[in-house]
Amino acid sequence: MAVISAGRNRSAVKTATDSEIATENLGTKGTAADIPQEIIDAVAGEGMVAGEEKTVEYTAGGFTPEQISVKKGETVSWTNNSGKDMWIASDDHPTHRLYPEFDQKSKVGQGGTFKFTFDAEGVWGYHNHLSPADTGQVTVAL
Ligand SMILES: [Cu+2]
Repeated sequence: MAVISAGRNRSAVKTATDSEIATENLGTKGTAADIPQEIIDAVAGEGMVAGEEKTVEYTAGGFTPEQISVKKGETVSWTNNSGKDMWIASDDHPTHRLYPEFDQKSKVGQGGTFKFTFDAEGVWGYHNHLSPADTGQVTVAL
């Protein structure tokens, strides 16, 4: 997901560099106007995400940290070290309507992980759907 798009962005950057070199080899000087808009967008997108990923550990005692803040476009990775199954989902249990896309929609056991990239600003409460007393919160800002 985020990893795939970051890789594609890097390819786009490399293409731009190759294109500039090719232009110089032809004896003409490339300008900003020569760079395709899609490449400019790809580079801008990479800058916004900056490859950031924050981690939350799920233990027998709950989520640590229980509250985290990320920028829009950042990814949060949960690691299950609880000894029980983990199914991350936005509140409220059991409907998960707060942020329907923010729902693991399956479970992972001990040692498993779940990653989600937050594209919507807000304060998003979540819980382990299989143990709904275990709760956390992700604040997403621009
Ligand atoms: Cu639930």
